[in-house]
Amino acid sequence: MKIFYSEEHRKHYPPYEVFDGGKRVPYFENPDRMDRILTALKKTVWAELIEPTDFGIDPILAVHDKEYINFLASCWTEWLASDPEIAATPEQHAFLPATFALRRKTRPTSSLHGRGGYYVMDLSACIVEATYKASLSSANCALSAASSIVNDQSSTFALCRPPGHHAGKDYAGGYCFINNASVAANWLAAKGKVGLLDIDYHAGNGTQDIFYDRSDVLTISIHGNPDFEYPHYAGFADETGAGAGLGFHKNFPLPKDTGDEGYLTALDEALAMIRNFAPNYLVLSTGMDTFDGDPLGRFHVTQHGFSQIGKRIASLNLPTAIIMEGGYANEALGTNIVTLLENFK
Ligand code: SP5
Ligand code: ZN
Repeated sequence: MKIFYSEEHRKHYPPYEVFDGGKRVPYFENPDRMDRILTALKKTVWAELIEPTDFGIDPILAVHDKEYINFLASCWTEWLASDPEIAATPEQHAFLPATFALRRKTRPTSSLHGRGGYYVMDLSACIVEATYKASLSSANCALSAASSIVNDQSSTFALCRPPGHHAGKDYAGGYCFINNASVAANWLAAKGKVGLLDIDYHAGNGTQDIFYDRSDVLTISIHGNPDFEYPHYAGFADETGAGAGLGFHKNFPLPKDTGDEGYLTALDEALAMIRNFAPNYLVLSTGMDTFDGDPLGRFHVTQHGFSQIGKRIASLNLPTAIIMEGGYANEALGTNIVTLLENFK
C-alpha cells in the first residue's frame, strides 16, 4: 500500500495548548504520533512510504478562502515582528488569539490579532514558524493519495500532520489548519462522485461546513455528541445539508462510553447510505481517538473494533484515500492504524 508522508510536519510543534477552563497543557497533537505510526508501518511487509507531490496552491484555494491562507502564511513572521521579546525566544511562544469573532456579525480587521480571532476558532490551533509549510505538505499528502487512487484504483494512506477536519473554508481549529480530506475530496469530485466518511472521535465540523450545500460529495461523520464534546457547535443529528446539498450530509452523534457494538451499529448505517449513494471514490477521515483510553476521547473502541471498522469500510470495495486525522493514545496509535489499514491492502 502506498503511504504518503513528509518530514515537513516535524517542526510544527507548538509548546502548549489551552484546554477548556484555561489550563495550559503540552500540545497533544505532537510529532511523536507520526513516529509511532511510522514504526508500526515499517514492521509490515506491505507499507511503501512515498514523498508527496507538490500540487501547488490552486487545489487548496478551491476549498479555502484566499485571505485566510494569506493569514496562515504570514502570521508567524508578523507575530515575531510585533514584539522583540517574542523574537528573542521564539521557541517558547505560539501565536494564539484570545478574542474570537462570531461569524456574520463582523469581518477580519487589519491587526494581526484582529485577523487571528477571526480565522482561528479555539485555543488548540496554535501557530508556530513551521505551521504553514507543514500544513501545505500535509495537504499534498492527501492530494497525492487522491491522485494515486484515481490512477491505481486501489486504496492509499495519507499520513497527514497536522490533521484537517476541523478547519473550514476560512478558519483553523482543533489542531487543524488546512482541511486535507476536503481538499482531496474536492479534487476527486472533478473525477467522479465522492463519499467522505469521518470516523475521528470529534465531529468533522470543517468538512461539514465546506460541503454543506453540495450534492456531489456525500459527507458523513460519526462522533461524540456535540452536546457534551468538542467542537460543541456542529455535528448534531438535525444538520443534514442545505439547498442542493440537503440530504447529502449526515451526523451520527453518539453518547459517552460508546463501545465497539454501539459504534459498529452506527457505522453499518453510514455504510448503507454510502452504498446507496454509489460513489466512485471514498475519502476516509481517519481519527483513532475513538480508542478506549484515548486522553481526549470518551469512547471505548478496542483494537478488535478497529479491525471490524476497517473490514466493513473496505467491503464497500471503493478506491479509498485514507486520511490521518486525530488520535492521541500515542503508544497504541501505530498498532491501531496498522490494524485498520490491513483491511485495505
Ligand atoms: C483532529 C482532532 O482530533 N482534534 C481535536 C481537538 C480537540 N481540542 C479540544 C480539546 C478538549 C479537551 N478536553 C479535555 C479532556 C481532558 N480529559
Ligand atoms: Zn479528533
